[in-house]
Amino acid sequence: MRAMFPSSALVLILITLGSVCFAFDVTYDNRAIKIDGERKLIISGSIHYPRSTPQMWPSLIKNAKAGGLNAIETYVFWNAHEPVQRQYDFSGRLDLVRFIQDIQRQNLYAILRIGPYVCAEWSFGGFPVWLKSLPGIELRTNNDVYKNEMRIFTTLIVNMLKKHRLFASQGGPVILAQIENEYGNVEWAYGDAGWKYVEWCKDTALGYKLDIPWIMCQQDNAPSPMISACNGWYCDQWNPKSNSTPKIWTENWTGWFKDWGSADPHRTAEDLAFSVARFYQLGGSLQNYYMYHGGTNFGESAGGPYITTSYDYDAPLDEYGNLNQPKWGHLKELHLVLRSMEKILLYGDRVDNNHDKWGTRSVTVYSYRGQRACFFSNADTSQVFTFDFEGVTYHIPPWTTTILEGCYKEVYSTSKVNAQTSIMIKADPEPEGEDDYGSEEAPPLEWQWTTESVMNVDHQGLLAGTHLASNKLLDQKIATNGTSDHLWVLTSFDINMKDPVWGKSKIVLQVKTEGHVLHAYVNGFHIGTQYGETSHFSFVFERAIKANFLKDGKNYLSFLSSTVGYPNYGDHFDTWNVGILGPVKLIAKAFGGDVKKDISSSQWIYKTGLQGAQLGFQSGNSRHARWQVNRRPSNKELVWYKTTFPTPLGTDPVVVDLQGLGKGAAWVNGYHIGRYWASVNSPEDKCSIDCNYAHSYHPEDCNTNCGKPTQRWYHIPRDFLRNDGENDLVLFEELGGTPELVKFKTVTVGSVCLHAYNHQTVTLSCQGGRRFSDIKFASFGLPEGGCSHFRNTRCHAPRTRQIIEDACIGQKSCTFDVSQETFGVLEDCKSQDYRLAVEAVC
Ligand SMILES: *[C@@H]1O[C@H](CO)[C@@H](O)[C@H](O)[C@H]1NC(C)=O
Ligand SMILES: CC(=O)N[C@H]1CO[C@H](CO)[C@@H](O)[C@@H]1O
Repeated sequence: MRAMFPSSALVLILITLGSVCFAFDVTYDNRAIKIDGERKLIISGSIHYPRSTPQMWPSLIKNAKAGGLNAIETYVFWNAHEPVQRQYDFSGRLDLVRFIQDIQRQNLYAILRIGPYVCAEWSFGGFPVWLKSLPGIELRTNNDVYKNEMRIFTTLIVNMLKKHRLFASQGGPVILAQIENEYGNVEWAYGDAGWKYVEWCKDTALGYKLDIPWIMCQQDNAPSPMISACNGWYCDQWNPKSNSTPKIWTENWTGWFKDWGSADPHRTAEDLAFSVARFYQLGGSLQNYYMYHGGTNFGESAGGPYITTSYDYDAPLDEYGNLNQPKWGHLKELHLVLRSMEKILLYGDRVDNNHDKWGTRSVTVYSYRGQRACFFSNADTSQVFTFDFEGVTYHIPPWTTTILEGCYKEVYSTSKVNAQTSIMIKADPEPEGEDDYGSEEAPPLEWQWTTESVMNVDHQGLLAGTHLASNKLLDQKIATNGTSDHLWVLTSFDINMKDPVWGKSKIVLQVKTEGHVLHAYVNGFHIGTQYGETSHFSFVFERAIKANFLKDGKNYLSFLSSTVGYPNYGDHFDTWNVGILGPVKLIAKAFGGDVKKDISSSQWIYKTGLQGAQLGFQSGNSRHARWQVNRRPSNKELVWYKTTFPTPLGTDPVVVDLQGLGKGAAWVNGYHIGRYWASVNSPEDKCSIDCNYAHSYHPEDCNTNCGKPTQRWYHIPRDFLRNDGENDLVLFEELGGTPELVKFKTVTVGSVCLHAYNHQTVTLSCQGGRRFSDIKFASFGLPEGGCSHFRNTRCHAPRTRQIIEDACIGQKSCTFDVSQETFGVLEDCKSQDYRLAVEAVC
């Protein structure tokens, strides 16, 4: 326990800044983070500013606050801010200061995880790829070249925030900062140098004299005064090694991310609430939802490799910023209960009474100055926990924590979800200037197209731009510096067609690549395309070259090698190679054995990026593009497509359906909305219809969307759209597909279901100005079944439906008490555990 911020210094700062704003004094003890000397219960959620847009930030933060959070956490994304060494970008989605100020405006705390290694499923874990080109560099270890770059960047961030007085010691919202990230998981792989690096991180951080505590998550041996923190699905059993630091949970995974080729993971509201309630039961004082809003991996920011553009994460706010119900609402109730008990939990005495050796079934009593709070918890996966407490018999269902005010009044149960379930739909948008066109189809889109030119070593476009020559094959990171997914790898070879081996036999091109996608051309003719998978990026490409593609003498060999995100996790992940590293061979399949010609050490020419991108095709109005209307190709690789569309009315989020296309990249009005890969499906058999939450979560537990495109819908934030006039959508199609099925939709609540317990006050809500139009089901009593298959039992209040209709039809939202007073007295009931079930259409 130590004060990080002597009060004399506080006074000094206030005087020197001459500022009217109040500085907060942030310290900690073994129980909690303390603000102005008071222990604080902190419930935080991760929102990564570049995964949404400045227009979205205020409403994301507002919905987080309404969801009961009192802090927002973000990483800082080095490679987004410094894409080229010493050229910085803090504009638009990268305006970190504005994001933190938005948090401040809504009176929330901020937690700043600078890293600058961040993992985060972000390309290269946030490291600029150009770091790899600095001579002598080794990342994440005690290496001077690396430490120098890291220090320059972290110093820049710290100074920028200081300048805007965003640290708590200056009156700002930032109460905690983090350096490095999850290094404890990999430190062993860096030996002695790893430990020296951790010490250096500490010294660097403390050198900034921010007068706020620093954390190092997943770093059990974090050197004092750095606070170690836990990351995981559950952190209730985790305790800090140091007895002077509080129990902090920096990453509580609310769901999981998705790879191209996998199904949609879900983590239930019940399980997530259970993990959080147990964490606070067992002495936790700060926890952060990773993610509270996952958002979108715009541009080429997704990592992996092979992580999708959607980073929805099944978070409480969905990819587009909508409430993900019932998760958002169920957690909100928990947060309000926990925060109402803040003093008792953080200042009280805690007594745990375990009913078995492992504490699977446990009763925790907190008491403080005559006030009490209890947690009854059952981590058994199948048995009900039945016990007597102060003369009352309790039955706690499996995988449930129940919280009792004053230890007698149940105020929350993690397995009783009272919040509405929202069934989201993709609705037809109403275009500007037209009246409601009802069920009529939107007019078909008009498409234009042009092709990407296939480079060769003598191509004019190549010679006009910058390129790189090498007589050995290069790692793609080194050749591109991470500035584009696409790299042309070019050479030429001579063949003497008069030589019987080369003239008469079947000639095969064989290429070993470390991934991720390879397109091969000989003399401009397409020979084939191949890609790797999440678990094995590298592959050997082998295709026959048709005899008439070859010429006597000089032949051009062109590869377009594409990356689908750089790796972001693992010890030394930065040293994994990518791209064509060879060997590259021509093999003549002749009688009497194969004759091989290894051309790996020819003269190679490297050209980063697409020709079309260099000419500005993605902005839609490039004068250099020869857009054509007729004879639109379908299923041809390397084609650019372009169309225009009106801005949908209203406020609901906008998405584009890219069904029918293969793989590529999409831009709206020049904004890169991300990679798409609509032709890759999720596995047929990884989904489960009934999702049982009563066990330790695993990302494969509750999958949906099997056998369908991994990602069919792509988010177009409204700040990318024009207020008046048409918008451009440009696609670069890499594999081949057709744009015929492309459609624009808005995402909104289609219908809602409710299954609430007696004595609750509940609200049903539509979204985006829509109103309730129909009540499909309503029963107060003992209804059975679930959403879309509710049914009455004999225990049913007959007027329920009428009452709900009167309250809700024509309304955007409606609120009522679930009780006999509202719906009428019940007869014919075996139990008094009354519930209200409703299914309503927006
Ligand atoms: C990549 O960036 C580094 C650092 O700025 C620079 O030294 C190197 O020349 C760049 N490489 C290429 C291929 O542009
Ligand atoms: C240990 C580990 O894999 N940590 C990662 C867990 O997941 C989050 C995001 O999904 C990453 O940011 C962590 O680094």
